[in-house]
Amino acid sequence: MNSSSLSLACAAILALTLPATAAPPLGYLRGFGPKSDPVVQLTWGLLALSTLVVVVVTALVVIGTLLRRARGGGGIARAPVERGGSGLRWISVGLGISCVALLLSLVWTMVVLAAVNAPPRPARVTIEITAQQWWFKARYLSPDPSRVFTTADEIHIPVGEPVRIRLIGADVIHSFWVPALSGKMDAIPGQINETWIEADHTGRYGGECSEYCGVQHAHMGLVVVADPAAQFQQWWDGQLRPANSPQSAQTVAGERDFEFHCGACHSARGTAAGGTVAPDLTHLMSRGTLAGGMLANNIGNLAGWLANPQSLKPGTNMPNLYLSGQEIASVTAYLQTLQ
Ligand code: HEC
Ligand SMILES: [Cu+2]
Repeated sequence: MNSSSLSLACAAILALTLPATAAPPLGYLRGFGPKSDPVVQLTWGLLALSTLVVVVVTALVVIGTLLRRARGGGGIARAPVERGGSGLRWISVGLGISCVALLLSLVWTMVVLAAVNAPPRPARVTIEITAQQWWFKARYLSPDPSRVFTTADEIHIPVGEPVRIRLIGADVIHSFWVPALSGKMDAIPGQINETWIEADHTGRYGGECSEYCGVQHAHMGLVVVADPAAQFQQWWDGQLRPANSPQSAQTVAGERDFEFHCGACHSARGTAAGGTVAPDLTHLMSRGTLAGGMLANNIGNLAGWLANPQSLKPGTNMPNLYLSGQEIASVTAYLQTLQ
């Protein structure tokens, strides 16, 4: 390998590892909470251990080859493997070292699994997350039914507090993964899996479905927003409000079109649109992204999505509704009022 191809290879390796070490959204080599910290340490530990194994084995192979050449051996000769022979001794030593390394990683993994199994203190917030093709429904639970509400894809949590997640799989097996906050947990149809997350810094943390679940698996993302406690309460109170009433003639028409064309799948609380099989849009404008984190939530993407969701996210469960230009304009204007 000459020097230019070597530097090219180094650059390629660097480019591949950079996203993993980057800060959020999707870095998994830096933890931002008590649940991710031990997992990230384990990740680095195992990475170092495996690297060491590769380096040692490679060095032994190279040294062995060079020694044989230096002795003028040439070709491949067989090392005698017999009791008391040096070949057997090498095998025992190698096996011993591998066992120690494997046992060490096994014990460390078990210790980490036990440590992150339950939150350090009982969680006061529980979110029921339903993973489906290809978005996440989030229902905030409360003993007081008037404080329960549903949203999608962007979940807020209070910073510095464990949050319990009840995971449901609606169609096929998905996996809930917010790498900066916690390891993965599968969402399996027919059973409820529980996990928890906690962020010790405010901010936005990216998550992804990490179990292949169909054609748009790669566009099944979510965002976890960690807010200071007071701001989190304020956000929750805001989400409980019904949808704003439209004021202008265009948005009044938009609301009517919305109820007619979209209400079987989507909800806007306080209107006749009460569908539950698609993201709740009551406070659509409080979210930064659309369609499983795929598109920025802005007027252009909204109008484009309404014009033809299948061209933006082929295979998505939102059909092309063949709206007229006027309907797209009025519904988009109406959606913009859903603050
Ligand atoms: C047959 C059911 C269905 C109908 C009818 C439907 N949608 Fe959807 N819609 C969906 C599904 C499912 C998604 C989630 C798609 C995804 O992310 O893969 C979605 C996503 C959306 C999103 C993105 C929301 C978010 O938070 O990511 C918007 C906005 C939206 N639809 C608006 C509309 C409007 C406006 C109409 C009526 C003109 C409509 N939809 C009609 C099923 C439907
Ligand atoms: Cu999925």
